[in-house]
Amino acid sequence: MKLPFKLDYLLVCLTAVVGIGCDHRAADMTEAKTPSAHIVPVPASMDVVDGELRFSAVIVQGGAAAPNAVRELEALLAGLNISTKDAAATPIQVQLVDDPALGEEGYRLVIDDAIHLSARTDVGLLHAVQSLRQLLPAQAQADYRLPQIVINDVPAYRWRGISLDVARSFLPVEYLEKHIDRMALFKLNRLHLHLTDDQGWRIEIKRYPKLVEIGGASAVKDGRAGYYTQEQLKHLVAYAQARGITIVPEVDMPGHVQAALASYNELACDDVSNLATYSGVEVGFSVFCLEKPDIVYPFVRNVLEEVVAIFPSTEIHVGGDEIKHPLYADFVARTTRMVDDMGRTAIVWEEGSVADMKPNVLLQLWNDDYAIDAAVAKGHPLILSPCSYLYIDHGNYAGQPGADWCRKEGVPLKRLYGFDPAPFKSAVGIEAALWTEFVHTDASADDHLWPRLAAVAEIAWSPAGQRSYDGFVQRMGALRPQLDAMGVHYYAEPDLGWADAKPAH
Ligand code: TNX
Repeated sequence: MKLPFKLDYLLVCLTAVVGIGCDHRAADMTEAKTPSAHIVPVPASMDVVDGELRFSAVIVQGGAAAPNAVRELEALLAGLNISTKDAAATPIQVQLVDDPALGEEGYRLVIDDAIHLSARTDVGLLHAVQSLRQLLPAQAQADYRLPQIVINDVPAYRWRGISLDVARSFLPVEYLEKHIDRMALFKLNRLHLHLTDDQGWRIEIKRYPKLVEIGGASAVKDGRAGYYTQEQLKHLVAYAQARGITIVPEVDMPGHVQAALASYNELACDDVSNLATYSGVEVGFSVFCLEKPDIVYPFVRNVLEEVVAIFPSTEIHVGGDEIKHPLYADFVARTTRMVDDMGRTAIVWEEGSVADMKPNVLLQLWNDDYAIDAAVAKGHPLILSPCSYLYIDHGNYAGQPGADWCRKEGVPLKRLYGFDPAPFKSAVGIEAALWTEFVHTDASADDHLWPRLAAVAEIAWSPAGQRSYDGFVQRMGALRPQLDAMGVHYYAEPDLGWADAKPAH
């Protein structure tokens, strides 16, 4: 039952006769009167009606054709101890609707005297559930109040990603599961795993067991070694898929391959059989022996065949960064064609644009000023990862220990939020990157990822007209308890007002 404002106010004043002044309590009450709507990324359209919905129990109706959204919704309700058993309780209606305006991922969330979630797809409904999660408190309460609201929301970009470098330093499966849940809270939908590099090979390839026996046992200095079995990766793929997230694998070639050369020496030109693994932080020194195509290409094909059998992602990343070699362009052309023959679409880092490739091959831009126009004119779509905005191995603040080669002042939250993808007309979206030469623990990964990934999500999802750093600061600031509830060891960002208070962990 909703109390009229005056009565609320009167009750507060009456109950506060002793001690605390009425003003202070009344201000609190006014604050609580209209529960606020803090959503990140900010929805494309949101009308907050003057009113609220109070409830302590709900009944979920519909949703048979949206099993993932219903599972996520039920987990949300269970986590908040909200009963779903009482048929007389507030309805939560979950509905698939055929509204083309919602696209593949859009949704509608209406709160009046019930809660209505609708979308064209299970994924759209998953996003609706995440918005509802953000509107609710992060901790269980006796009863709940939500603002009456009408949200119509669709993403600006289809690609809203984060790349994790698990090759320099390994991240365990349990961490990746948690990370996927956190991505889902902010409607991020692409998890790019940089699975191989000089310092480590992290994906089991059954035809080449030494890749993980040798390459999986190495890591960057002070980093973690390890590898994922194919079973573990399939599990992660399914876990992510059930949360609306696609895992995009990267096998980086033909450079950044010391771990592979150390495992299978014949892939190198050196006529030796004792190539060592590498734990330094230099780049650009290793390469497959492109002068031995009869050895290199069967290897590449066999590896990619196992990769595509694990990962259903339409896009498969084949690397191609930081290597100068006369046969480089030919390698990229052949490898992207191989991916195409396997029924998938290749992604290569920007340098790959020198190769003669089908125009649907995606280029991932990482140097802010890389001359990409000619490749765009050929039709290649872009994934935007300009390092001075989106390389979050760089510091949250100037002087934070770690990478600073791209921007010595680091990539503070405000800087990142200021990235404008609009000039890149052929962009499918944006992707931040966490390289791990200097990020060796789960806590350090959290510190680099959060809250900056929430800003990535907003740039990628929300229309430019709705975005402002002040608005983001206010909304994200208020969502801190959600990160606490998930156990995130985030950076206590001063801009969000988080620096003074002690995090809950
Ligand atoms: C550049 S970005 C790299 C990585 C490093 C990173 C460190 C790219 C395609 N290559 O190999 O880890 O800088 O910030």
